[in-house]
Amino acid sequence: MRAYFIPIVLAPLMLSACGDPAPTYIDQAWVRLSPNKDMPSSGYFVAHGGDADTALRGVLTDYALKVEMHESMSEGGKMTMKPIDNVPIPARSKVAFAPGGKHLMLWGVNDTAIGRGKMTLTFLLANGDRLLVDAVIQKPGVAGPATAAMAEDHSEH
Ligand SMILES: [Cu+2]
Repeated sequence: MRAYFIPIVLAPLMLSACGDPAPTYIDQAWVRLSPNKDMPSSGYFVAHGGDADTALRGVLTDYALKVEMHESMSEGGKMTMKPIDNVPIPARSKVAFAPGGKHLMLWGVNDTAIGRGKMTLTFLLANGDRLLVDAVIQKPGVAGPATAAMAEDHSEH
């Protein structure tokens, strides 16, 4: 009897999976821990746009005192940065927060998180989604994953 019922139960699940729009998601999150506890650490990640345009409105975490989104830019030959509060993530696009460009600033990263080597970040999207992503914490003096990714890019040329 059971053999008859299994396909009937599975069919609607498969249909709904096919019909779901692709969501925006975030990966490759990492935090470069500041060597000086009084200075903020920086965070990086890649946002992948889903089927619909959205925007990143902010980032929260229980494992730091404060998080801000920043953008670095060169102004009169000097690198400066300013806080940003809305980062568009167009459909099917890739938006990278990377060293030298957009980044997170994190003040007072929690010692427990540092000991664990990772911290959960909550990304707030304009469409109301909250994405929980684990960021790897990179201690000072260790090359971050972004460096490794750049080395890979060069080897392809
Ligand atoms: Cu900054």
